[in-house]
Amino acid sequence: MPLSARVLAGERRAIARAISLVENQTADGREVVRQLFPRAGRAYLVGVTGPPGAGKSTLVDKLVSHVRQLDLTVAVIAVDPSSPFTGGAILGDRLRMGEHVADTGVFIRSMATRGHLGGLAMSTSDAAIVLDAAGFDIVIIETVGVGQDEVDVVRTTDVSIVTLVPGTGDDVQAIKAGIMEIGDIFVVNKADREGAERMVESVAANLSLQEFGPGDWHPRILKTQASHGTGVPELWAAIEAFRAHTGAAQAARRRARQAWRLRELVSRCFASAVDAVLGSGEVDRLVNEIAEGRLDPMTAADDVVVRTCQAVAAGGTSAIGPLPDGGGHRGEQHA
Ligand SMILES: Nc1nc2c(ncn2[C@@H]2O[C@H](COP(=O)(O)OP(=O)(O)OP(=O)(O)O)[C@@H](O)[C@H]2O)c(=O)[nH]1
Ligand SMILES: [Mg+2]
Repeated sequence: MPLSARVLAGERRAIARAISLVENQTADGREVVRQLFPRAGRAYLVGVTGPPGAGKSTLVDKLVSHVRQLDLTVAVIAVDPSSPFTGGAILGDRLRMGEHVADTGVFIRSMATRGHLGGLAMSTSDAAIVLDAAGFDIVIIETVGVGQDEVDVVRTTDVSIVTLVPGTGDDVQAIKAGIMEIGDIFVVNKADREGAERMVESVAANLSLQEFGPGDWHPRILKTQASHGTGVPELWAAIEAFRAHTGAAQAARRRARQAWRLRELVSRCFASAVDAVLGSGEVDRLVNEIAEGRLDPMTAADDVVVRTCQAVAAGGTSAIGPLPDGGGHRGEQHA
């Protein structure tokens, strides 16, 4: 049976295999996504982001338990090397996740940020398609909200939860990372700590600077103590409220996700075609000419586009061949 059929049948080993393929951004991975894509679209994607150590995994763990009590199935993708889900964490966390190990309605998978140059959002979004097609009702994606790539991950979900903690200057950090704009729900976790109320106020003050249209969702701010599960049912209720509120807007949001995917794919395909057609030596030569002032970048870019397109049209190379490892554009560093 082909891998995609086994994923559709909910076979756990097949799901894990398919995610590994998309994680490594292989041609096989792309083929699996191609086959599964028409069968995805039923799951609700929940993004959880926030600074390191905010309690995201703890919160996700408690959300998983809550969702299971409601008889929904749930998959978790933890994008973070230090996440308890990776097994590299303290014993308590591992034991806690152990609760879900025997539960076939739960699937937990971590994805490494290492080696991903800008390809993280695509890999997680592909992994979400795999889990969606496999039949999970809810797919939660946890990511550390520190860089644009991580923010992109959450931007591609149906609802974005931003987790903050009191007394750490997170308010400043959050604004810097641009995560104030992406939160549909703000969670001030570790509410047992001093300054939780102040943190809530500071988030509220920040939100009051944003403009909302008449029918717009006003982001909610909740306090939780994830380690005790306090506030978790309220968080789930807020997610449900958001889902109900955005009933119509959800289609637009998913459309935006597909627009993002398409643009991303096209630009990667093109970048790999450029590499295939020109080779890095030629690109270096153009860069040198620009650096020495003998060529302007606009003309150089036009030249690259024209030569690449001509070569592709002539059948010299495929614009949609396998992407380079990691999927990132060569030499490009992402924060
Ligand atoms: N006091 C207190 N501690 C908490 C709470 N929630 C989580 N923690 C603790 O905070 C620490 C970090 O929790 P994690 O769930 O690993 O946080 P995280 O945001 O997933 O961390 P990274 O994935 O490494 O960014 C752990 O020791 C948790 O037990 C809480 O509500 N109150
Ligand atoms: Mg974590």
